[in-house]
Amino acid sequence: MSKTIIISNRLPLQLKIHDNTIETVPSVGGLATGMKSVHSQSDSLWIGWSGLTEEEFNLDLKTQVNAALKKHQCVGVPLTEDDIEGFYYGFSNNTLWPLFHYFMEYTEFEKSTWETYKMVNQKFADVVLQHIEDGDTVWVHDYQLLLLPDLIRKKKPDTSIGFFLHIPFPSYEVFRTIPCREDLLKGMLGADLIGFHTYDYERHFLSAVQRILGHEINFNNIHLDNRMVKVDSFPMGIDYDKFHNAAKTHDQKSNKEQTEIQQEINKHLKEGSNQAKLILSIDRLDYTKGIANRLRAFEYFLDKYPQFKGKARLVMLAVPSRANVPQYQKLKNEIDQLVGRINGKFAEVSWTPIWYFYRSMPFENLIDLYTSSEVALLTPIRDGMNLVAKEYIASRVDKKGVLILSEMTGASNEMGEALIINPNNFEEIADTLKFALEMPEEEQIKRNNALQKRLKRYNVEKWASDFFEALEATKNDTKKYILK
Ligand code: GDG
Repeated sequence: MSKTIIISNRLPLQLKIHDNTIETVPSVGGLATGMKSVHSQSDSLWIGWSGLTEEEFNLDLKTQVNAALKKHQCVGVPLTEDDIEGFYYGFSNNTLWPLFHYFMEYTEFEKSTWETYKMVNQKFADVVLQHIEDGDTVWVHDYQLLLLPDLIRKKKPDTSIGFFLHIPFPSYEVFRTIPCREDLLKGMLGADLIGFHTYDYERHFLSAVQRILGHEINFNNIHLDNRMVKVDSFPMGIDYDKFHNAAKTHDQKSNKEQTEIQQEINKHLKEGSNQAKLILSIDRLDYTKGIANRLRAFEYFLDKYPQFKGKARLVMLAVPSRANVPQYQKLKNEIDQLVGRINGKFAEVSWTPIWYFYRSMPFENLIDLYTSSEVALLTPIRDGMNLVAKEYIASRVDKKGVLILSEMTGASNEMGEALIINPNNFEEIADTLKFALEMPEEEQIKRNNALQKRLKRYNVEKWASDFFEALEATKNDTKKYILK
């Protein structure tokens, strides 16, 4: 029976060694959260890196590693420390990530990391080719594996291959600056269908293909010598019911059943004069997420509208990410300093303006935060989609709550009822915060009603099935194209 093979840099679970035994922890991040729902509901195989390098485990542990992966229908790609350094920290996160998010000043081009990137994409291809059978469908994910579609196509020309990019595709003027631009595009064009979150990213890609490779393009079809590649936008949804139902159950919990964080939140909110409304933000600690901007805008807001001192509090969860990359270490220091300075400047005995958590939290705690916060303030400078915005709305069971969202996120295209801001405009963010904190409940419900209906309909399942349907249709069109 034919199967689907999902391929991404990281598997949905990460392996760790504790007391000479293998432990599994769920992967955090947009791709993992979204695709996990798809994987658990289908008969698919997921190929990716387990989180352990080849140097980290010996032969004794190998059986345990394989068993842990097999249990979750996963297969590991063996990577060494040098592979991770050059491929993941190097070319993926020092070159592609900043470039695709328009951070030209952080983008480094190094021949050695490019060589490792090519070699590791080949390692992924080797593992895929060991598991692929006639009739299988392959779905490759994200910027770490841009060369993989073509590597698979070369060995298995008839396979149905889809590729989805989870981050923005930059404009031609930015993309053209990368020396290996032709190889990257050719790698992606190994797929039958290439998907992006938004029409803008799709347009940028088509323009790069036309201008750099000179292929003929007809609407969103790219004509190659012997094949046709289709390009389209598929805005990723979330597992709406999972968040909505978890929030519902959460609201019904007795005091004793509540998590420690929820009890703390309740305690603070009930303290006499301390009726502070919570303004939530959740992101990986990443310079694209506009965390420093958000803090500066919040400081500006408290300066401009001092009546909110003691009445509003920013709850900021920053999840550690790519801590080996110098830009991320610098950002962590900047944020630590900003939080310290702002708390020092405004704090009162019974009120601290910012609660800052630098860690990853279990799912139940995310739900605690989503359900307890009157406002969500998400200010990315660039973001492919931003699933947190969607998860916040899905978790508002009583439909109250206000979402403030950066216009630089893919999600802002579909969430017009949110309050949309420019993340560089502190004046606008401060005024919007005031507006949000004072918004009548009736209006909040009206806006969220529309948002929830849309999110429920275009959930992650629909996203995946739309993609698969389009992939199948493309494959059939391609057959006709070859016959002509
Ligand atoms: C990339 C693109 C695109 C966060 N903290 C914790 C935690 N999370 C989960 C959230 C959410 C996910 O991580 C973050 O998703 P985002 O979409 O906001 O951002 P990225 O990780 O940058 O994802 C992005 C996405 O891919 C999908 O295509 O939207 O633009 O950059 O699901 O809930 N989960 C847990 N603990 C945490 O502390 N359990």
